[in-house]
Amino acid sequence: MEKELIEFSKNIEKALMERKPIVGLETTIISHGMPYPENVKTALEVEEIIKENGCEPMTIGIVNGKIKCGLTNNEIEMFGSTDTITKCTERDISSSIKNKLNSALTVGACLYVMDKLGIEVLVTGGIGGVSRSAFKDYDVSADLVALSSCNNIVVCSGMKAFMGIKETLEYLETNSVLVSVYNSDTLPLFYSRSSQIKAENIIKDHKEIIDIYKINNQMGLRKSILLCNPIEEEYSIDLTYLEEIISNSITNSEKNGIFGKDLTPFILNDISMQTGGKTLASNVELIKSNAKLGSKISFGLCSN
Ligand code: PSU
Ligand code: MN
Repeated sequence: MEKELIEFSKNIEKALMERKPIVGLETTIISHGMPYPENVKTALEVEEIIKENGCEPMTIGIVNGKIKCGLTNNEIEMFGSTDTITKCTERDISSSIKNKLNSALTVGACLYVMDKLGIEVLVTGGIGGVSRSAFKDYDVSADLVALSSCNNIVVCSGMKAFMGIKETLEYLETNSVLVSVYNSDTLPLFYSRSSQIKAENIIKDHKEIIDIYKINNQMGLRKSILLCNPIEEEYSIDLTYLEEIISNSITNSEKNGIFGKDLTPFILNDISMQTGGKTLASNVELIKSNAKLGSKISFGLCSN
């Protein structure tokens, strides 16, 4: 990656020099995934959690046409409170730079940047997936493609529950992305702690994921590992209750002709409205818990 495309914050510059562990954070969750001011409050809290756990948070966005690694608090505020921030996947990075935009990066776009910089751990809420009707709408999140072309560890709470879960797992299997589950027998589904899907790779502590990642590297396997960390019990929402709401939201999106990059933000918001903000509260909590786990992994990788 050419230096002229990137700008590092002072903190990230320092962390890189001191070889301090860094944890990457995406910005679409701030600009398109949560309402203001909860988005900004959460983003700043997540950064604090990462610092408390001995790492440097690196929130990534495009600021005035530069890939900014380590947004300042003011920039996070701007990303959360402005409605002109564009949602930027890997393919959109070049046009955002050319047009000097302020753009929020998705998980996939961040992985691209982090992989180029050799920063290994990314934390998010839920990754994108394969849509439930992918056989007719071809909606497959670019997050999944990035997971299979980059070499990172992604800590999330599973895929977003309104995706086709089995379809997403199939895609990840085909593309050699290991899906592991942190201390649970079933696959967590974002707002829900457990599901009917049996976990295949159960990880008991963060050291295990580090070992697996290292073996991948020794093998020269350049694929990301997904670590699904179940939302804590007290914030977990019942899947049967959610399923009806999700299906309403999907119908609402169809009625409104929503598709492409607008779909995920629409559905996240619609589900939150239908649940009286319950899913938003869960979203906030799950990302904080993922930040804790991601920091442990990044710290462990660094001191190894
Ligand atoms: N996780 C959340 N909320 C979000 C997202 C993830 O809890 O808003 C964002 C991430 O940036 C992810 C993106 O990369 O949604 C996926 O969008 P799509 O489904 O359009 O690929
Ligand atoms: Mn999509």
